[in-house]
Parts: sequence; structure tokens; C-alpha cells
Amino acid sequence: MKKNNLTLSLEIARALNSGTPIVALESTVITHGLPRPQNLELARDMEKQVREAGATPATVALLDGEIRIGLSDEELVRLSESQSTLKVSHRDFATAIVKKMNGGTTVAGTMFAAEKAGIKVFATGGIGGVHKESSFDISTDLRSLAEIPTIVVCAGAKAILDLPATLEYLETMGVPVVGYQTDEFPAFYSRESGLGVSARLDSPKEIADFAKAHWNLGMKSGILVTNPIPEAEAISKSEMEPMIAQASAEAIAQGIHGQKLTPFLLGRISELTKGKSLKANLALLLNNARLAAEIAKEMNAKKKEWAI
Ligand code: PSU
Ligand code: MN
Repeated sequence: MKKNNLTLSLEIARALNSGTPIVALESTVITHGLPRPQNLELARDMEKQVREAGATPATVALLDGEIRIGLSDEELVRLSESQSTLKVSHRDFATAIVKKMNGGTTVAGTMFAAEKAGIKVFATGGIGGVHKESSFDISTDLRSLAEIPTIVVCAGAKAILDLPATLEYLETMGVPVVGYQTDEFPAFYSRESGLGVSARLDSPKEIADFAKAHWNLGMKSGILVTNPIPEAEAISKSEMEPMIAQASAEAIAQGIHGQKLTPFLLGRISELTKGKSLKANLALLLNNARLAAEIAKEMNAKKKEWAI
């Protein structure tokens, strides 16, 4: 079904019509973030996790130049096995459309499409931010968080980024950074970063109440919910630091920048940690899918009270 330049799967069109909870899922993690075959496995597991928690998953991606909301299993396979996929943030949608390409939407791209579809809750692994290698390399994810009223559930951001600068930027743009059952901004693989959040909330219901209070005031920004990686899979900050420093130095030496920088750093860190980081990555993604589904259910329960 077509709506607002989007192509909705039948399941998503029905869920939107009947007003049942939906969680949007990004797809750059499938096309550029994880190696094969773990990318497909992860995409399926994320959807399963959302369903088991009582919501409908809507994986967002570009297929043959169409913006798709909700993919079938065959389509997930196609996306995960595609040879030349575009990493789609705001400026790339038109490229993918006119060239009829397949693409994975970033956090920014997924927020954009989810909002157009009317989906308010979105789960990802980690957001982009201000890079250490160049303070001019600021992810569109941050601008989207400032401008698109969606709840984004993540495990914080990787310490490949300049985390203090990333948090300063979010503060400047008026984006609430919520710590789920934590006072500390989580650093993706690590539960600790030494940096704070703007509010600590301890249940999905409190998060839904917070979103209602924020948006009923007329605020237009997104809300970043940071969910620390489960303890059993976490890798300490001190263990990650030397590997991040090495990957970062290699990126500078090889002149890698722009859209290619994040995938390069993710790949190198996975190699340097000999797969440990990959296991952590999968665990935190599932953890975020589950929390997002719980939040989506709470949001639905109070839909009538929304001003937007
Ligand atoms: N950070 C991660 N894993 C990821 C990404 C970021 O730990 O897969 C992806 C997300 O899709 C994010 C994008 O939106 O990279 C940010 O890329 P850039 O820095 O080029 O905006
Ligand atoms: Mn960038």
C-alpha cells in the first residue's frame, strides 16, 4: 500500500489502521553495520524480539528505489545479500529512488521514514554523532533527533565518537537524553562512559509519560532513550579504548572520512576484538528491540491523551 511516498507492507498498513503498537527498525546495521550472515540473523531476531514483546516490527529500507516500511522474510534476505547497497541518510533518498537502488536507512533516514508513516518508536544499536577524527563530521542522526519527534532506543553511542561533544550537541539542540535505569550515558559496548544523561527513567511507563509531557508542550524534538548493554555481554571501557584508538589512527592514516568512516571503524573494531564486539553488538540490539516494544505498548495505552 502506498502512502506519503512510502510503500507499507500489508501488516504495517493494518497495524497503523487498527492502532496497535509498532516499532520501526533501521537497516544500515544490516547493509553496512554487520558482516554476513550475522546481519540476516540479527534482522530476523530483532523482528522476533519485537513480536514476542507484543508489538509489530517495521524494518525500514529501500528496495528497487521504493521506501519500504515493513519487509517480508524474502525481502530481508534480499537486502542482507545485496551486493551494492546505498547507506541512506536524508540526502541519499532521492539518489536511491532515481537509481532504483537497494539501501539501508541510517538512524536519521529511519526516523524520517518512520515519522512519515506515523510510527513513533524506533530501535537501533548506536546512534551516529560527532567524530573524533574531525569535529566537522557530525552525523545527520543528531540533526534528525533535534527535528523529528520520535523515541529512539539505543545503547548510547560508540566511543569511536567524541562522546562529550555528541552530548553537548544534543543539549544545544534541546534533545532529552534519557538513561533507562541508569544515570550514566552508556557507550555501546560498555555500560560506562563517565558522562551523564538529562533524565533517568526506570520503566517503559515512565518513558511514555515523559514523551507525553515533552510533546504535549509542543516540543518538536525526538527523545533519545539510552539502554545499557546487558552486563553479561558488556566490554569494559579500558578494554575497548586501545582498540578504538588503533582503528581511529588507521582511518586517519588511510584518509577514510565521510559516510565511509563509521562502517570502517565498526569493521576494524570487530576484527580487533576477534568477534567479541560482534556478540556484544547483537545482544544490545535485541535488548533495545525489547525495550522499544514495551515503550510502544505503553504509548499506545495513552494515545488519546496525545496532543500530536
Ligand atoms: N553506530 C553503530 N552502528 C551502526 C551505525 C552507527 O554503532 O550501524 C550506523 C547507524 O545506522 C547510524 C549511522 O545512523 O551508522 C551513522 O552514520 P554517519 O556517522 O555516517 O551518519
Ligand atoms: Mn559522518
